[in-house]
Order: sequence, then structure tokens, then C-alpha cells
Amino acid sequence: MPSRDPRVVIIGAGVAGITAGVVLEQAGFENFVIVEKGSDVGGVWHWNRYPGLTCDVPSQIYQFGFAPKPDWSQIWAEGSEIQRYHREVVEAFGLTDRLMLDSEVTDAVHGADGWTVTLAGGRELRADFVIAATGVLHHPFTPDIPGVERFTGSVVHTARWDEAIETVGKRIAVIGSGSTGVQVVSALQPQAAALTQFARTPQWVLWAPMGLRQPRLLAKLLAAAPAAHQRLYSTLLWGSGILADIALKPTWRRRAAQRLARWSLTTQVRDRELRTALTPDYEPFCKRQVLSGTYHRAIGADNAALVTEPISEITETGLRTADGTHHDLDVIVFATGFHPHNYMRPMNLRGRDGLSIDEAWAKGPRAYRMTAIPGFPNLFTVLGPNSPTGSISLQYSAELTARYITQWLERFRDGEFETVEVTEEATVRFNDSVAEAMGPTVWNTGCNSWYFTEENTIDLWPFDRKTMTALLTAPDDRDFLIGHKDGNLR
Ligand code: N01
Repeated sequence: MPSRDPRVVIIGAGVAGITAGVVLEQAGFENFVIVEKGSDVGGVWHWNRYPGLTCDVPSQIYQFGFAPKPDWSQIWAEGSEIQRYHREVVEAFGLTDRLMLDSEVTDAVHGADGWTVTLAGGRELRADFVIAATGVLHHPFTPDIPGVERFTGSVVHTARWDEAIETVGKRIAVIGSGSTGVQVVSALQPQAAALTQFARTPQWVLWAPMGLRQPRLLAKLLAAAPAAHQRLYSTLLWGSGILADIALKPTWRRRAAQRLARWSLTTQVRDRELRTALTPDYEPFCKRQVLSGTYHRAIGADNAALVTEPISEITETGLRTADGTHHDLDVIVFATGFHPHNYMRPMNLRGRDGLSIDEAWAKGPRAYRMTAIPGFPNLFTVLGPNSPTGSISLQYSAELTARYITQWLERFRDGEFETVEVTEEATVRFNDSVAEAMGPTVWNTGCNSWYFTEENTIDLWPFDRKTMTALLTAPDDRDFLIGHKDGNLR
């Protein structure tokens, strides 16, 4: 059998793309590049720099299994430290030379000779495989509120924070009450002249001591004993199974966690009127659970206010709510989230016979086991549709998927096939099992969240980690069309 090193283009240098790069490197592949439209690596940790940005997953588990970091400065690290960690991992694993930064992919088209990937500016890359590691929470969403162009103060979206904006001593509006809104309110309130949060839907906010420092002694111990560090990581990974358990099954464990969220609200917010305004009418954990140790205090402060009245317009000097009240402002912060199901779009991605991703996903994003899409030969996604945001470690999921993809690359390297494409039947079967498993999940208990696609499916992983591992340990050839040199599919 001939041996050839496949040409691979990995798109995106966030958690998923870095993982794919490291796994390919470790498997001995040499002919790959990582193309990133941003000016640095880190994905969401590069793009998001808003005040208060902190990861709500403890850092000793929010890290790559292959690159444990002993000396996180906080139990829940801040965004800038996480971004630096990603950069350090890229350097430590020798990926710097493979990186193409400031390089946006505009087109990726499959033809008789494999993939042609075109960058903004026109440069073309040829590849045997494309790995799309393009992320979920990537395109900021800003609601179309009438009058925004009239406002004479500063306007910013949290995901594109502008360091030049003055917030100290200013009258600030924060629109949105998700994880981001809660963090940015907590960070800006202490030094604002006045801070008003406009919350369309209240969120359950589970108390957690997010500012806790990681003890220096722990860092020293972990650095001195890498085997113990690895064991800690595995234990945390195992322990985090409780998150999937809470999300997937309506057991006493879910009820206990939900009680904790309700307890956080009642013990933290004494003002009855504010507490009523902050009380959601859906179950805790239905939306992505928000964690904070400071939010309830911040929103209850004398210079803070919560407004649940809908916004009707933005004026030159502030914004007006539906009850006619005008709120005078200097700064408007949109913490209004993302277009979460865009994945590779707006890229012109075309597979077999010119099929576009927009056509293939006319009824919403869907993939086989998060990674393969019918009609798109030799294309895989890492952290693609149905990835387990909030229930299973994303780093674990990305590494598992990258190792799965690597098995196909090894078979290609050995000359075993030319193209591989998942079948429509296998994809339908997988998605039917996903839809069925979503039934008893907490995400399906009657709230409106970014997890829902426009087609009302839930874009999450409804199984536990063991099932994920089993589904992605080795490819099942029966689920794929495998194309050979003679043109036959076998
Ligand atoms: O976005 P969101 P996010 N008028 O979509 C409101 C991750 N994350 O950036 O609920 C008024 O949750 C909208 O209201 P409603 C995490 O996975 C992680 O906060 O739709 N309001 C909602 O309140 C998280 O889940 C970390 O009624 C409008 C808010 O905007 C995900 O990112 C930190 C509106 C959007 O909330 C997204 O969180 C931060 C309108 N027209 C984020 N349109 C970590 O720590 C929207 N809203 C890892």
C-alpha cells in the first residue's frame, strides 16, 4: 500500500482547532495548517475581552487533557489568562509554524481533486481533508432596536469590547441577562455612576465564589507531581459527570441542584420587589446555568437598577422603554449573545456536486456524531452540531473527535481510500436518537434558550460521556460511503 501524508486544512484556532492540531502532530502528520481569521489563537478567548470575563468552569478542568497547567491563578480563571494559556499551548506543541493568522476562509469547495480552500485576498490552499473547527458562539448578535444610530454615547457588544470606552463614572445600560450580562454587570457596577440592566427574561444565578484564588501550594504540588496532576484532571472529568446527570435525567440530583439555585436567589436578594423581578418562570438549569458570586449584590446596589420593561427605542441620549420611561445614558452595552448555530457560515462551503452547506442545512445544522455531514466528503467538524456545551468537557469532546478523525486520516495515509462521506441514513438515525434522548433533559422543560435552533431542535449532546466515548472511539464503516481510486464506493 502506498503511504502519503494527507494535506489537511484546519479552520479555526480556538479550543477545537488547537486540539485538532496537537492530535494530528502527535499522530505524525506533517502536512497541515491551521487557518484563523483572528489575529491570535484562543477562539472565544481571543474575541471576548469584556470586563469581568471569567470562565464559569473551574480551570483545572477547563484545560486540555494533554496540557495540564498547574499554576492557574484563580479556581475560575479570567479570560485573559485563558487566552494566554492557549497561546502557550500552541507554542509548546510546536504549532506556531502551522498557524496562518488574519486569514479568513471565504470558500471551501470539494471537487475531483479534493478541497480548494480560498482565503480572503484570493490565496488558494489545496487539501485532501478539511477540519472545520469554527466554533459555536462566534457571530455576535445585536438586536435591531430602532434609533441605535442616533445615540451620541458609546455602544459596544461584549464580544467585540472596545478598550477605549470609558465606563468609570458613567451611566451604563447593560442589555441582556445571560452569563455575559451577569459578568459584565458585576464588573462595571462598582465604578459606574449608575448601571441599569435591561433583562427581558430573568435568569437563575447559582452562587459560586468565582473570585477564589488557586492556592500557590497546590500549584507547586501539581508541578512537582505530574502524575498526581493527571489523576486530579481525570477525577475532575469523572466528577463533572454530575453535570450531564443533572441535565439529562429528572432525578433527585437535578432537584437538589435546582434547590441550590433557588436558595441562591432567596438568600442573596433580600429586597422583595427585586427578588420577584429576578425570579424566572422556568426551571433552573433549563437555560445555560449562570454562575456568579457577585451579581446579586451588584444588581441590588444603590447605583444599580433592573428593568424588565421591554425596550422600545434608543434615543440620542439614552433609551426608552415601552412604558414611556426615558433612561439617560452614556454607554450602552449589548450582552445579547450570538447567532449560535452559524458554525461555518457565512463561508461558501460546498461538498459533492456543488451542494452548499446552506442547502444541506436548510432545516438547521445537523451532523453525524458531531463530526460528519452527508454530502461533504473528507470534511469533519470538531465541536460541530450537538456538541456538549455545559454538560461535558469541551476539551475532552474535541480531543476525542480529533482522535476519531485521525483514524480516517491514517487510513487515507495508508492508501486505503480516496474519499469518505457519512451516509444520509446513518445521520438520520443518529439525529433521531438525539431527538428522542432530548425528551427528559432539563433543556426541554419550557424555556427559551440559545440551545434551540430555528427548527425547534436542541443543539446539544443529550448523552453522557461514556456514550460519547463509545460513539467516537472507532469509525463504523457501515455508516460511511468509502470511495476508492477506481471510482467505486465500497
Ligand atoms: O448570551 P445569551 P451570553 N432585547 O444568549 C437578551 C457562554 N458564556 O453571551 O433570555 C432584550 O445567553 C436575552 O434575553 P432572552 C455560555 O455558554 C460562557 O450571555 O432571550 N434582550 C439574554 O438575556 C452562555 O450561555 C461564559 O429573553 C435581549 C441575553 O440577551 C453563552 O456564552 C461567559 C434581546 C443573551 O444571553 C451565551 O451567553 C459568558 C432583545 N432584543 C458566556 N435579544 C463562561 O464563563 C437578546 N436579549 C465560559
